[in-house]
Amino acid sequence: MSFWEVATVAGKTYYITTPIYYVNDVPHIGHAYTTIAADVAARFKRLAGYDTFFLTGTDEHGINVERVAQRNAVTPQAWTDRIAADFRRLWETLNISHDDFIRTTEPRHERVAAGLFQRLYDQGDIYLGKYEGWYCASCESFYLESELGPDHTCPVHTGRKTEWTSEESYLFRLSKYQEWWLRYVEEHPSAIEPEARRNEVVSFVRSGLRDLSVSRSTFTWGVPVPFDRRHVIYVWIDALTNYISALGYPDGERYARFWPATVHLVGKEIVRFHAVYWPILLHAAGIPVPQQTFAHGWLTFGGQKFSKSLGNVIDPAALAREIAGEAGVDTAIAVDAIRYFLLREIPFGSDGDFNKPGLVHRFNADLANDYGNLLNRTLPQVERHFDGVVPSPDPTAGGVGGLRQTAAEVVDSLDDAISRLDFTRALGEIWRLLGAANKYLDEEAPWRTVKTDRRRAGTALANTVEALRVATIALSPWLPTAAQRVWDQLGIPTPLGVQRLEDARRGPFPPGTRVRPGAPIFPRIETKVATTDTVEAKPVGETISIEEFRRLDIRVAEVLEAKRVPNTDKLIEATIDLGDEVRTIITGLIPQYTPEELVGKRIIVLANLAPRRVRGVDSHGMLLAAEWEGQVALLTVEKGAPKGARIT
Ligand code: ME8
Repeated sequence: MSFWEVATVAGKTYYITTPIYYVNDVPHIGHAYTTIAADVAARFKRLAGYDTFFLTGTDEHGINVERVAQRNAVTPQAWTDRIAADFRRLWETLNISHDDFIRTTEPRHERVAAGLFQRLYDQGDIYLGKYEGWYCASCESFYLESELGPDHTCPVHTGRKTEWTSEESYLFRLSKYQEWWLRYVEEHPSAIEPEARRNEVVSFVRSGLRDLSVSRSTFTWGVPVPFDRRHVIYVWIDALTNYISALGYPDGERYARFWPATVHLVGKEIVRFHAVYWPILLHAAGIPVPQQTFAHGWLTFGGQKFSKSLGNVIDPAALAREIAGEAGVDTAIAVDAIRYFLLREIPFGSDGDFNKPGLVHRFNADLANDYGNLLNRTLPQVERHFDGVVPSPDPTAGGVGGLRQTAAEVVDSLDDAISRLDFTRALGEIWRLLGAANKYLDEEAPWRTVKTDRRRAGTALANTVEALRVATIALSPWLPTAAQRVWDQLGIPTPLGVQRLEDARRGPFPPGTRVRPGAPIFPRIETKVATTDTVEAKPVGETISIEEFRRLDIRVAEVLEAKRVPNTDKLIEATIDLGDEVRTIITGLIPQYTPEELVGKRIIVLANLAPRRVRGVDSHGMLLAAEWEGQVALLTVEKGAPKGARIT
């Protein structure tokens, strides 16, 4: 029996969650950061043989959602359906392997949220009172005067004014559980990680817990309080309950199997809700508390928070398309590179800056060079000198001891690193193996020794492909697509999907395997060399900043169909393919081009031009062309750049 068949031994369970994201905005790279981290941990734990459950979802109630739906003249439900679908789509693009996606407007959730509320009320922990305080609608949270920024602004949403709110409200006896909580955390310090966050919440609780307002009566978009329909349950209480409602609390099979959660992964701004309020609510209701809340740091862009007004909110899917275009790879490989970069570059738990040059550097140095190139300089040798069949290693041929030892150490270190969510350490370890394998190959130089000592050359190649096999299994949680492609090139018949970490420990590489070398999986991204050393930039007329330029989404597209717009002289209606989307644009190219001439052409399109209605047809984007002295020439692109490639 192989290891993975006994993978679900009792006690080896792993339940990881992300925050459920608000639907008042579209998903961005901050949401992707948490979800990718959780995905890598979940994929890794499955690989390591844990019975794993990975939950994400959307937080769909509250005043903010009600307001944004109103602004868009749709019902809150229609709005939430739309944004929840955007999240699901993004998770599909980013290769997220969640086991469930919970929405707080689902009956299976509302039932549990109302049930918990009723129970706390019945036992006297919730009572009717009045709540007054400074409320931030974006956080859906009250703050103390001492916590606010200048002018009563929110401590999280810089510059956003809080509102003085005074209303009848149900209150939860948080204060009653203060001492229990402090003792619990003292006895279970790993309940909150990293340490800096633990210290923060401990000092917050020590400063004294006030009873928590747990209902609102000034709007209706929420789960009704079961015993008082004038109120809805406070959105945070509603939302936190998702972690058990998704498991079918109280009598679901999944609940029995996976609760309490191993880790709630969250951003640092919501650690208080997860690490203080949630365990207290659970404890009060007699439900076991989660093992850990891990709060990671904040991603910034160019040192600034993402914000719509700064125009720097990054859409991860657009970023993946952009990188795919630059590298000449498909989007799934670009997604792997983003997954890798985010978890390699920024020590998990600390704040970090997202920057494109850093990503390109990691792509070239780590993925293209250390990993991809090791494959590309090994398999062709097997092909050339050994008819494509991996030879049997000869244990007496020197050199390999160190490499095997490193592989074993690396594999053994990974589970602990991932249990601590130390992705940087885990990747550092895997790179230690790749570094050792590259060095081993350089030293053994089988391309030279093959002429004098064929056995030694064959052994060197067999040991290098073995290191690649081990590294590929270990890397599969970060690079699900690329690892599969490397696996295909290695030619191992057992699918990668059924490999377990335990299999990575067992060498050697199966001798007799026929390798299938192919195109580089991570071709280097050639960046344009800056010309500022030699050419003095002379501004012509008004200049725009690089940020303004970046707001232009200019992309390569292919014309699928084109026809003349009836009763017009110049207009062509073209159906274009932007790689991930087909659109219609209207363009005035007659008589310089006929519709037939356009079909099949790779053109350049300004994709984020606001849609316009032209002759009753919606034109969505603008085709770019050069114009001079009555002539028109379409812009096009070299090197067969794919549809969707971004112009930067
Ligand atoms: O807070 N850097 O939802 P939310 C890193 N619905 N992570 C970021 C980030 C950034 N710049 N921006 C967002 C909510 N995140 C509640 C949660 S849970 C019961 C309810 C990530 O849509 C990070 O995980 O505001 C953060 O905690 C979360 O998105 C906030 O998402």
